[in-house]
Amino acid sequence: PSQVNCAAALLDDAVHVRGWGDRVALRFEEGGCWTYRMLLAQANRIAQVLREDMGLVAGNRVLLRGANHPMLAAAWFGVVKAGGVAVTTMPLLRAKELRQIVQKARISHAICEASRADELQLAAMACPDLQSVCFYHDESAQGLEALMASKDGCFDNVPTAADDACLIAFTSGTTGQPKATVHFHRDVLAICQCFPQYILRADATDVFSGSPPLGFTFGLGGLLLFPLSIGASTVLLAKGAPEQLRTAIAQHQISVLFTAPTAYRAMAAVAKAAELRSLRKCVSAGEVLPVSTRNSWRQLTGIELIDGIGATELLHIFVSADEQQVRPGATGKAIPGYQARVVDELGRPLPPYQVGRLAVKGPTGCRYLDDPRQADYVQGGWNLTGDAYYMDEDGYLFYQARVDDLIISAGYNIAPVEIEDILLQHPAVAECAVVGQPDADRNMVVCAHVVPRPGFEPSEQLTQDLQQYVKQQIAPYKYPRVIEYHTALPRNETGKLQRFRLRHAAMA
Ligand code: 3SK
Repeated sequence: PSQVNCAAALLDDAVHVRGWGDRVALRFEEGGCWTYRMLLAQANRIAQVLREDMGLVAGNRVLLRGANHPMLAAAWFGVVKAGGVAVTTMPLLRAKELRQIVQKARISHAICEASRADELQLAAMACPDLQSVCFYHDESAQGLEALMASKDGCFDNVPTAADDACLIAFTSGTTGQPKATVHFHRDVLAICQCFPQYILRADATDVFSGSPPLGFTFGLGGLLLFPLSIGASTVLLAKGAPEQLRTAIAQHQISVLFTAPTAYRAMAAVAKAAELRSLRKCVSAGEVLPVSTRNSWRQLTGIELIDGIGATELLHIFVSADEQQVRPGATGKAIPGYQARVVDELGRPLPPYQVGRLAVKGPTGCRYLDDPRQADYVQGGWNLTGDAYYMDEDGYLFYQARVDDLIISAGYNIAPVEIEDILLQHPAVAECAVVGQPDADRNMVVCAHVVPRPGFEPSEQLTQDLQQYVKQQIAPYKYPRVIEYHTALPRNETGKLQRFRLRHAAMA
């Protein structure tokens, strides 16, 4: 429809049209829950506070800041019901980063978890347009809960067009330069019709959980919008580290899990099959899934991981494959609703098996806010991702590298992921990242950054063993001529590896 408010279509309809009012929508990590009816009433109260106490008018942009929690979820729906634009942020951001977001997105209102007030208040000092901030988990009379307590929980949703903005999401960026992406009401509803319906196929009996923050659209979709669009329930965890995930899975009998390969790998190394028995669908995205991680997860749980690639620019996952369609090493195919192709530097489609840039078209697409990079990202209706892939003759897409990460050494094109996959199979390697390091003779050489497993110390012998291990399995010109050891790899706040930091370190 041309007129739709996505929060109303998801939440009001769940209660008043689909009859799910008494089902559990959100489970609290510490116990207790909200039914769909309770969540709707809470979201309505927040919408009332925004309109009646905070002076929000339709189109205002509202920064949301907090760890994953039912109050943050209710605030997201409250903002959108009130006709505002939710600007979801990563909970660990500091004042400097928040200031950039507030200024870039011209934010006028904010709802923030009280324990995270300091950095926002620091940022606000340089942001005169930020006129009204309200804190939750705050005991005071001005706190959000106190204001909500005086509202009746009945709210007439602000009418919005399908093409009105309802969400601004900042790309966390693997290059260190975040961009603001704008999404419409219809985009939110579109992603609920694609990946969850055709690939995930969870049902109303499922309990969702996982690690990505709601400030990352992977988390917003997977942990909030998707479960609520099918009448399921979700457990929002404040901390999504592998240890917390393991505990939550057993405690809440989680059946659908959204997290990144690093967490699957970490859990596979230590968890017992019995504690993960409730799982039935596991989605991996956010970074490339090594074949070895897929295999160890299957060995431990019997579950085939559902891999996927998405982008903040396109809101959610657009290439994936369900458990029956998995092809080893491939991320998947364009999911129903989307088209994908691999193109050369002039945007021309490439034949099968040639490496180029992944281009995608579908019901969602990139709209940067005031950013000249829009013209580079969208060309002829195709979204040009920053990922280098090849496609086989059946349309399966095989990740090679970020376009900027391909290593060209002595005239060979080398995909870091291929070497990482092999190194990860070595018993001494817990984490690794492969980047190109400038070299006078070969233009670049392959450099592996390795985090050893406990019990293995960096040594010349270990370096030689690892080099030999790679040479035995793939063309010797790909072996890492340089190996550096670390205690941890640099990652951004969504857990994505920041290869540019490793590359810069190599150049310094
Ligand atoms: O693959 C990703 O990084 C991603 C980004 C945004 C939304 C969803 C996903 C999986």
